[in-house]
Amino acid sequence: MNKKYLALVLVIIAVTGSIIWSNQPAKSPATSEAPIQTISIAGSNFIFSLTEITVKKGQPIKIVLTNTGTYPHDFVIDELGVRTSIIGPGETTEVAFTPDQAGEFEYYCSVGKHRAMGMVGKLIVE
Ligand SMILES: [Cu+2]
Repeated sequence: MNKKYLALVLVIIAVTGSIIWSNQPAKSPATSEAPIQTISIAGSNFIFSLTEITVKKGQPIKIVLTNTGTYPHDFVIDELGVRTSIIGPGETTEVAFTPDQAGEFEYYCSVGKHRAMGMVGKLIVE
Protein backbone atom coordinates (compact mmCIF):
# COMPACT_ATOMS: atom_id res chain seq x y z
CA MET A 1 0.00 0.00 0.00
CA ASN A 2 2.75 2.38 0.90
CA LYS A 3 4.63 1.51 -2.25
CA LYS A 4 1.54 2.13 -4.40
CA TYR A 5 0.99 5.43 -2.68
CA LEU A 6 4.63 6.37 -3.22
CA ALA A 7 4.38 5.41 -6.89
CA LEU A 8 1.26 7.55 -7.27
CA VAL A 9 2.97 10.51 -5.67
CA LEU A 10 5.95 10.10 -7.97
CA VAL A 11 3.67 9.98 -11.02
CA ILE A 12 1.88 13.12 -9.89
CA ILE A 13 5.19 14.89 -9.33
CA ALA A 14 6.45 13.77 -12.74
CA VAL A 15 3.30 14.89 -14.55
CA THR A 16 3.08 18.18 -12.69
CA GLY A 17 6.73 18.81 -13.27
CA SER A 18 6.49 18.18 -16.98
CA ILE A 19 3.48 20.50 -17.27
CA ILE A 20 5.31 23.27 -15.45
CA TRP A 21 8.38 22.64 -17.53
CA SER A 22 6.44 22.78 -20.81
CA ASN A 23 4.96 26.12 -19.76
CA GLN A 24 8.37 27.67 -19.30
CA PRO A 25 9.16 30.22 -21.98
CA ALA A 26 11.79 28.97 -24.37
CA LYS A 27 15.16 30.01 -23.13
CA SER A 28 17.92 30.91 -25.47
CA PRO A 29 20.97 28.71 -25.13
CA ALA A 30 23.10 29.80 -22.23
CA THR A 31 26.01 31.92 -23.31
CA SER A 32 28.93 32.70 -21.09
CA GLU A 33 29.72 35.93 -22.91
CA ALA A 34 27.70 39.11 -22.72
CA PRO A 35 26.39 40.39 -26.04
CA ILE A 36 28.76 42.72 -27.82
CA GLN A 37 28.02 46.41 -27.48
CA THR A 38 28.60 48.19 -30.76
CA ILE A 39 29.67 51.82 -30.67
CA SER A 40 29.72 53.74 -33.92
CA ILE A 41 32.00 56.72 -34.14
CA ALA A 42 32.91 58.97 -37.03
CA GLY A 43 36.30 60.55 -37.51
CA SER A 44 36.62 63.70 -39.57
CA ASN A 45 39.07 66.59 -39.86
CA PHE A 46 39.99 66.77 -36.97
CA ILE A 47 37.47 65.57 -34.47
CA PHE A 48 35.60 62.44 -33.44
CA SER A 49 31.81 62.47 -33.45
CA LEU A 50 31.93 61.20 -29.86
CA THR A 51 34.23 62.87 -27.39
CA GLU A 52 33.20 60.67 -24.49
CA ILE A 53 32.20 57.00 -24.39
CA THR A 54 31.12 55.24 -21.22
CA VAL A 55 31.19 51.44 -21.02
CA LYS A 56 31.09 48.76 -18.37
CA LYS A 57 34.14 46.82 -17.28
CA GLY A 58 34.02 43.31 -18.74
CA GLN A 59 31.51 44.32 -21.42
CA PRO A 60 32.70 43.25 -24.88
CA ILE A 61 32.87 46.33 -27.09
CA LYS A 62 33.05 46.77 -30.82
CA ILE A 63 34.13 50.17 -32.07
CA VAL A 64 33.00 50.89 -35.62
CA LEU A 65 34.96 53.79 -37.04
CA THR A 66 33.79 55.57 -40.16
CA ASN A 67 35.99 58.14 -41.80
CA THR A 68 33.81 61.08 -42.77
CA GLY A 69 36.76 63.39 -43.35
CA THR A 70 39.15 63.88 -46.21
CA TYR A 71 42.31 62.58 -44.53
CA PRO A 72 43.15 59.09 -43.29
CA HIS A 73 42.14 58.40 -39.70
CA ASP A 74 42.26 55.65 -37.09
CA PHE A 75 41.17 54.99 -33.51
CA VAL A 76 43.70 54.12 -30.83
CA ILE A 77 43.65 53.52 -27.07
CA ASP A 78 47.20 52.87 -25.93
CA GLU A 79 46.44 51.63 -22.40
CA LEU A 80 43.98 49.00 -23.63
CA GLY A 81 45.97 47.91 -26.67
CA VAL A 82 43.18 49.01 -29.00
CA ARG A 83 44.02 50.10 -32.53
CA THR A 84 42.07 50.07 -35.77
CA SER A 85 43.70 50.11 -39.14
CA ILE A 86 44.12 53.52 -40.75
CA ILE A 87 41.26 54.09 -43.15
CA GLY A 88 40.75 56.54 -45.96
CA PRO A 89 37.83 58.89 -46.57
CA GLY A 90 34.50 57.07 -46.75
CA GLU A 91 35.89 53.85 -45.35
CA THR A 92 34.80 51.96 -42.24
CA THR A 93 36.79 49.72 -39.95
CA GLU A 94 36.23 48.14 -36.59
CA VAL A 95 38.04 46.83 -33.56
CA ALA A 96 36.72 44.64 -30.77
CA PHE A 97 37.98 44.52 -27.21
CA THR A 98 36.81 43.95 -23.66
CA PRO A 99 37.94 46.55 -21.13
CA ASP A 100 39.21 44.61 -18.12
CA GLN A 101 40.07 47.57 -15.94
CA ALA A 102 38.04 50.52 -14.75
CA GLY A 103 39.26 54.02 -15.36
CA GLU A 104 39.48 56.74 -17.95
CA PHE A 105 41.43 56.20 -21.12
CA GLU A 106 42.15 58.64 -23.90
CA TYR A 107 41.39 57.56 -27.42
CA TYR A 108 42.86 59.40 -30.34
CA CYS A 109 43.76 59.34 -34.00
CA SER A 110 47.40 58.42 -34.48
CA VAL A 111 47.71 59.85 -37.99
CA GLY A 112 49.99 62.84 -38.37
CA LYS A 113 49.28 65.54 -35.82
CA HIS A 114 45.57 64.73 -35.66
CA ARG A 115 45.76 63.98 -31.94
CA ALA A 116 47.16 67.42 -31.17
CA MET A 117 44.65 68.96 -33.58
CA GLY A 118 41.71 67.65 -31.59
CA MET A 119 41.08 64.04 -32.59
CA VAL A 120 40.84 62.85 -29.01
CA GLY A 121 38.16 61.57 -26.69
CA LYS A 122 37.71 59.86 -23.39
CA LEU A 123 36.67 56.26 -22.81
CA ILE A 124 35.24 55.84 -19.32
CA VAL A 125 35.18 52.26 -18.03
CA GLU A 126 32.93 51.88 -15.00
CU1 LIG B 1 42.90 61.47 -37.95
